[in-house]
Amino acid sequence: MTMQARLKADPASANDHAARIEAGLGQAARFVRMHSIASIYHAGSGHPGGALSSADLFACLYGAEMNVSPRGVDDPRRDRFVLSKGHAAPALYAVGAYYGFCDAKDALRLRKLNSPFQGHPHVLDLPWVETSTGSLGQGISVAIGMAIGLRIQKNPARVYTMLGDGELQEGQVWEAAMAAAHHGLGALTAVIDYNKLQSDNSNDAIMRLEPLADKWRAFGWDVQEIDGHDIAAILAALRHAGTTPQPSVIIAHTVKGKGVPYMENIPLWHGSVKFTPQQAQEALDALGASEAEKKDFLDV
Ligand SMILES: Cc1ncc(C[n+]2csc(CCOP(=O)(O)OP(=O)(O)O)c2C)c(N)n1
Ligand SMILES: [Mg+2]
Repeated sequence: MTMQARLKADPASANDHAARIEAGLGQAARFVRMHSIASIYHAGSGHPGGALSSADLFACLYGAEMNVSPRGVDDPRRDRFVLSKGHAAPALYAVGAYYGFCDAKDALRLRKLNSPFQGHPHVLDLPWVETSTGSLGQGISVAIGMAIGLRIQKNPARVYTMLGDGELQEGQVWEAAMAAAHHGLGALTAVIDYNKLQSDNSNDAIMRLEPLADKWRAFGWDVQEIDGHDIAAILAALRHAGTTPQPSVIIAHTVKGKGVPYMENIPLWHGSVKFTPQQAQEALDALGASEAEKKDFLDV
C-alpha cells in the first residue's frame, strides 16, 4: 500500500496528517508574530497590532492555500496576493521570510534607508510583491483588475487580497465589491482581518460596519464568517472560497495584537509605536520565544 493510499484508508492517520499541517502553520504564524515585533522594534516605528491579528491568515495563505513559491515569482500561473491593508507589511515580510521568499535577517531591516522592506510593500523593491499598497481601499480594486486580466488570458490562477476592517470605511471598497460581483469573479478571494479596531478607536465608535456579512451578501459575494485564529477554520474557508462562481469574502474575526497580552485590543498598538527593549523582550516572551530566538531577533 502506498503512503497516499494508507492515508486515505486510515482516518486516524488522515487526522494526524491534518493536525501536523495545522501545527506547522501555527509555527509559521508564531514566527510571523515574533519577526514582526522584532522588525518594528529595530525600525523604531511601525504597525504591530494589525500584523499580529493577521498572522494566522498569512500563515495559511502562504503556507497552504496559495500556489506561490520563491522559485516561481515570475510564473504566469502563480496565484496573486495583494495586501490591501498595506501597513501590515511587517507580517507580509515575515511570512515571506518564513517561506523562503526573502532572507529573515534582511527582512529585519524594516523602514531603513535603502532597504527594500519599507513600511508599506513596494512592487519595485521585492520581486514577490505583486503591487504597491498602503493607501487604504485601493488594493481590492487592483486585485479585481488582476482577476479580470487573468480571465481574459484564460489563466486559472487565483487572486487573494487582505483588507482591514477600518479600511472597509473607504467608499472605493464598495465600488470594488459591486464590480467584482458584476463581473462574476469567482477567482477572487477577499479576506477581512476583522479585529474591530482601526487607528485610534473601535470601528463601532468611528463608523460601524455591521451587519457586515449581510452587506457583502447584498453585493453578491459568497460570505463566510470564521475565527481568524483557528487554523483549521481558515483552511476550510479558503478551500470553500475556491469553489464558488461568485467572488468570496472571508470575514475573519481576530484580536488586534493577538498573542501579546499587553497589546491585545489596545488601540495604542495600532501604529506609529516605538517598542522599548523591555517591551520587545516581553512580547517575544509572551510568544514563547527561546533564548536563542530572542538573540536571533533582537541582537542584530
Ligand atoms: C486612504 C488612507 N487613509 C488613511 C490611512 C492611514 N491609516 C493607516 S492604517 C489606518 C487604520 C486602518 O484600520 P484597519 O483597516 O482596521 O487596519 P488594522 O486594524 O488591520 O491595522 C489608517 C487610517 C491610509 N493608510 N490610507
Ligand atoms: Mg482593524
